[in-house]
Amino acid sequence: MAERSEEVKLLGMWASPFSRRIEIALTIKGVPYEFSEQDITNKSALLLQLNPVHKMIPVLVHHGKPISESLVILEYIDDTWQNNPILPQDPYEKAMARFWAKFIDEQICVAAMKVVGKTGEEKDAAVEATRDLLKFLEKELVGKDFFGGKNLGFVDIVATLIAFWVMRTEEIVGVKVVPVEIFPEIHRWVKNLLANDVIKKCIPPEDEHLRYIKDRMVKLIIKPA
Ligand SMILES: N[C@@H](CCC(=O)N[C@@H](CS)C(=O)NCC(=O)O)C(=O)O
Repeated sequence: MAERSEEVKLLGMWASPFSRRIEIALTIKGVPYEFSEQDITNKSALLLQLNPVHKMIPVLVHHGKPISESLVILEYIDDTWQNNPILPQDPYEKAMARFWAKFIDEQICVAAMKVVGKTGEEKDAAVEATRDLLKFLEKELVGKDFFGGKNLGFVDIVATLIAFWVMRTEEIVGVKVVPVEIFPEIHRWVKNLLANDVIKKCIPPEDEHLRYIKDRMVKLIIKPA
């Protein structure tokens, strides 16, 4: 279903995994949108007005109505533009997709942030904790091209946070959190993602992204010695 671009606006930030999720979903659906790059260190009056609860990007604005929280936005997009579904149609499969998405955001994302934020033994413990959680996803991928099966779906979109943020920060934090010896299925899945045209178009360019993470995120999270 075609939409006029002025009807769909995304307040986002180029380096944010949460914002990129929304770009991936809109691209899969073929929905044109206007992108409004936000400075999350100096929040705009528009962002504060549209997301007064969390004051975070991404925010999707459709026909003037704002929707916040990336998982909620993804479901809204799937409900609104029903071509190229990203969630499974089967109720059980759909519940499982939501389960893993929640697991990624509430458990893996939180554990992986600790790897960046801690040092010494605490960091080692955070790496182990992250790996223990990732092992569940490793099992989920056995025999599949994507979490969604043959095609990229909801969990894949959510899990790009692991492929392109957690795995890209490995170099910066100086530890392989997701080594190929322990996670061959996850590495195979990342290759499948990288061969996908929508993903290629919607992930941040690696060099610029690594520079961003180094210059900004690490300074924010780890106080330099
Ligand atoms: N749970 C949110 C997380 C979004 C999020 O963490 N956004 C960050 C950018 S990556 C942000 O806006 N941070 C601003 C702040 O924390 O004040 C979602 O899924 O949309």
